[in-house]
Amino acid sequence: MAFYVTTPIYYVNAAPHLGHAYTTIAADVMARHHRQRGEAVFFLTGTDEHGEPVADAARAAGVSPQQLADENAQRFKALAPQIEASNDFFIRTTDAPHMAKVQEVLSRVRDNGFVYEGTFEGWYCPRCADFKAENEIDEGNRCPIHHIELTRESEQNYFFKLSAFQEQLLELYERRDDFVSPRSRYNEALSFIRSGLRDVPLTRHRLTWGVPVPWDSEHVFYVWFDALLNYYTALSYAPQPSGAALAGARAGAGAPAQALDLTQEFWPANYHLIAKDILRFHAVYWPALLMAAEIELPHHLFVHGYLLMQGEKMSKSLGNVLDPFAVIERFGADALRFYLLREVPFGQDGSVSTASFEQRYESELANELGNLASRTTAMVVRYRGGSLPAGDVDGELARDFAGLVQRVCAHVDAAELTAALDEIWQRVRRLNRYVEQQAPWRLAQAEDGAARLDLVLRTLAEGLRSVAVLLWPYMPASAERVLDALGAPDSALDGAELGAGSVEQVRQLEPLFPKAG
Ligand code: ME8
Repeated sequence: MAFYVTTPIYYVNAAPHLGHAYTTIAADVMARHHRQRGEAVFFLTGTDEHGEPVADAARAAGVSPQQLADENAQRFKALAPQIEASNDFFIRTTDAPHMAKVQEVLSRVRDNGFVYEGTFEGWYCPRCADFKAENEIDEGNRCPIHHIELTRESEQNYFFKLSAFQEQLLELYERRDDFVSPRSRYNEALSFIRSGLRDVPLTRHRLTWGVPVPWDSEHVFYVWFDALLNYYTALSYAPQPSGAALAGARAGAGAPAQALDLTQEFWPANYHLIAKDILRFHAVYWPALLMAAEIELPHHLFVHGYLLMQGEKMSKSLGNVLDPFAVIERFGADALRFYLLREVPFGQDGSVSTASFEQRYESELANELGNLASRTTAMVVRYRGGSLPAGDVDGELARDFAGLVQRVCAHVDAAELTAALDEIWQRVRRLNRYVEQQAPWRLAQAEDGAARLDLVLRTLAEGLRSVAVLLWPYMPASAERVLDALGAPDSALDGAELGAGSVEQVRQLEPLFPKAG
């Protein structure tokens, strides 16, 4: 089994922010989950470096586009390890092998008869790098996204015959109703296709910062075609994934890095993750382009919502902007990853704020998971000297955990990352209730409580192990600390079921999520 997941490649005209971190974290959760299933995984992210937004920003900063791209690409590259993203490759669209492959694929599109010369006349937003239809323009000829005045463009271009794919796209949407999700985004893309497709510029005449058009040296490719193709070109020159990002017993078990064409192994992509701002490019242009180039289509496009940051309440320690770097420095990357996927149902828009971050950190991470881990390990150490006798787990808890792993897998398969996390979190809460109900401290005092105490401690330790394995994709560092303290470092999903593993030697765990001072 192979699993290939991508994020958008981010524009290097600005610095990385929380929105970028969000998509990359979500893709990382999916990548890690599939590695836990023992699948061969390829996780791609990177930067989109050509086109007008970058050329304009470079001009404004008084540097060359390449200098700006080099500088900002490094910042995006550095973001990945900070948020614990285990991407297997980082593509830059200025990579020479990417550019060569773009030329090859788009020449094929032309050879197949889907490119012609014409004159483009219309409105253009240099910040979106997008041509706007008359019905997509705000009053005063403004961009509905950037609110800047659009420019009236008239230029000699090569066009991509998007209109030729109208029927095939309708047929694709008919045949594969999970091609785009959530459903609202599927409907949005479908109605755009139904409204009638116009041909789109494939090249730009006046720009020079882009991939040169091989059949006409006065043109470069329109940045969106160069950018979309990254998902495909990366596999032709990225090294074999090492598998080193997998925790525990399997760490380092992957093949050594070597140059191999990964297209056969990983194409078509299982999931492209994007936000709704770039839906049309991915849900309409991208499949049409692939059809024109005779390349197999990806399986799924998942469109998450926007993180909204208006009307924030001020927080004591974080100020009033949820800055991912400040959160990570103070609370760790795991807390940020957890918060984003817990607070905003994945696929919907949702507000984030420093105040709600601190609230969840305290009530859920520190008080629920943190306490469960601390007191479980502390009680095994206090009452049993850290050693647990082998045996079954409590049937009552086994019933409440039955089918959990399958349900988590089913949710992640559908990119329902918040729903999967909620399934797991309900078990964290269940284990805390179990502690209260069973009151091990009373069993320890009771004369005939020893066997029962063994059972309760074993069930708690095994329950903690099970949730830690399932939480590993969301909070890798914390989950690894828990598994380590339980002497059970293997994070493979086939051992995640409650009772499938055995915890024998336990170490006291220091607080996972120390309270903010
Ligand atoms: O569009 N909430 O790059 P970009 C959630 N280069 N996600 C957000 C967000 C927010 N407030 N802000 C940004 C581009 N994102 C093109 C893509 S792909 C072939 C080319 C995330 O730097 C989200 O994933 O503007 C969104 O789609 C992406 O960043 C846009 O990044």
